[in-house]
Amino acid sequence: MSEHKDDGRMAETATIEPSVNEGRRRFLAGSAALGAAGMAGVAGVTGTGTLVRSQSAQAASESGDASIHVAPGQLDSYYGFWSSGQTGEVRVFGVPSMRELTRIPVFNRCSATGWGQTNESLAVLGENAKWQNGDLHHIHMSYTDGKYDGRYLYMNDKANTRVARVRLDIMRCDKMVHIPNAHGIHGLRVQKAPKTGYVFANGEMIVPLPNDGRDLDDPSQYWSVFTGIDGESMEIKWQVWVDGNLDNTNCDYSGRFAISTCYNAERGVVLAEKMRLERDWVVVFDIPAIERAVENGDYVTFGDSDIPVVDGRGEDNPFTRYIPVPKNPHGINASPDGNYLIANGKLSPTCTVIDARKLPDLFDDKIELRDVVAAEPELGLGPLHTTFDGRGNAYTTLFIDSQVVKWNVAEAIRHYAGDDVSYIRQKLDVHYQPGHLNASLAETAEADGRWLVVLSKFSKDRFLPSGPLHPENDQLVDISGDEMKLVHDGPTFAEPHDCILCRPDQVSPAKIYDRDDPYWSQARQWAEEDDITLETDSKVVRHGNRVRVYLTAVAPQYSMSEFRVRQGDEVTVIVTNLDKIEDLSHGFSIINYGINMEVNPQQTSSVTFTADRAGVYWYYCSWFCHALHMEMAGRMLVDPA
Ligand code: K7E
Ligand code: CUA
Ligand code: CA
Repeated sequence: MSEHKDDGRMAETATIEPSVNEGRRRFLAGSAALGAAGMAGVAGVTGTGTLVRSQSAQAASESGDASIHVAPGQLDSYYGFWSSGQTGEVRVFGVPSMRELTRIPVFNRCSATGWGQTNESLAVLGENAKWQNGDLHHIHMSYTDGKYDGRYLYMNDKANTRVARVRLDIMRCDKMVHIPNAHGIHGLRVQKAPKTGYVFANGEMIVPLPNDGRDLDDPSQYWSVFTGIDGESMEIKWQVWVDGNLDNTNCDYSGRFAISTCYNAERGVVLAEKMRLERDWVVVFDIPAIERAVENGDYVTFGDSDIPVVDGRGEDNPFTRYIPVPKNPHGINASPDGNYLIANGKLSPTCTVIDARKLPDLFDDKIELRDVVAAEPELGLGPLHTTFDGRGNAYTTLFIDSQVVKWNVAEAIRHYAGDDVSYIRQKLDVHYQPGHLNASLAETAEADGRWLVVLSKFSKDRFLPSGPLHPENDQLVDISGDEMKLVHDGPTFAEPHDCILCRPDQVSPAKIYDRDDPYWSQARQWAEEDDITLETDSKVVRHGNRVRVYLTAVAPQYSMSEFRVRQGDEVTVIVTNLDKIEDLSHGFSIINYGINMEVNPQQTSSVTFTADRAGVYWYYCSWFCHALHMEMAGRMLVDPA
């Protein structure tokens, strides 16, 4: 929305919208509540609509807010890094325009870039290449001293139990690990201080350890584990065997503690069991204690895996503390002042505010488990995730109520202590059923309270119909003033769970590749074996029935307009883009061979396939590069066997 919108029409919309919205919102809240068995139990606890409803603020903002309009040619003031759920990729957005800048394939396959097909991507994927799908929920940037440092992004795969890393200079995935012993990685966060450091990954589902066919019918022997990965080497350093299961995770700003929510303290395997208890817990991990145990050999291993697993089950171990919190908590969020960790109630209308400064005393057994709770504000139905503005306010998504509630942390604490103060600042309708939300820089010590992105799971009637599968709705809210103002609807494809926002100065993407980049070290090795200089030589080198084809590309031509192989050869084509001009990407596609890959400026890309059919096969440049881009082509001649 911008100042260019027709004022008359918008004014009319503004008068009509509130009542229409109200109707749609109630309808969805009803169906969602019905769908979520067990929600009925909490439905009566808190009435909706008892607090400030911001329809007027919403209507005002829907009539146009110039501040989100990023004019053509102008740059956004924030980067947004989006997860994409079952699509398995990372998406990069400009905020506040909500323009999508690029996509980074990770757990998915990508037709445009050749991810999952090029030798370079297969080297990153390794054995993980056997899975062609992923479920990427959580994405977090590396930190130094509690601030984003622009080195890496880390992300989880719930579907195939993986953790991956993206290099932020080239915005490509460079590491991926499968996590043994865990079953479905859900929560993922990275150490905030002094420097990342560990990547923490939650195993969500419970399974036998090792999961090799034993104890299939004995769920009392199903477990989950918490994993610590070295963010630099991406080696799995250790795991912690826990009670219950693990949902979302986070860590404090001191670097000592990690913390995870557990919705299945019951260790149930069917829905009703998982909701049996009124309280589950958050489990706190003492990282140095775990490291000491690993050093001292105080651990076990399971099956084929040699990963040290320390036993963090039960009340009497030095590694964990299980703090009871109300029913089936979901998100866990760290306030930017470093003082609080907030567990979101999901099946309870509350959030539990934990004082992070009291955790050392808890591990020293100087205080009781619930003594670390500083507040438990009642916020509304279905609290899932919380974010912050750096001014002492928290913003929590209410899934069932389809709202974001803004509340003041200090006043929630005073209220918990017995003062008669009201901590709720505002409730804003969002559309609809929000999951994660994230404010600018909110997961760092530099939270600046400018923009809030709300990832709404349902869009219902907000967009032109797109068939039975609707888009998600990533909404943008202006939180710079006293009142939240909804300023933008952003339809997205399946299914962003989470996002982070950082300043452009916190990342420095390369404009073109560095010829020394390790990304194509394999091709460099082949070139050395074949006495080839990638930048200057064009040649077909044969090793028995294995053939390497070295090509260079300069718009609008490949260095060879044809190359010849024999039917049955295993062919590796290595293409080096010699163009040094920013934005001048080439591609390499072979018709009817299912081959396509990107070759960005100064990059080398390679692909290996079997030339199983004789004939003439044109290869061509698939990325528009030049007025004569259509002519940028050549022939692969395959001699019959
Ligand atoms: Cu969707 Cu973070 Cu997997 Cu909550 S999680 S919504
Ligand atoms: Cu090179 Cu198109
Ligand atoms: Ca439970």
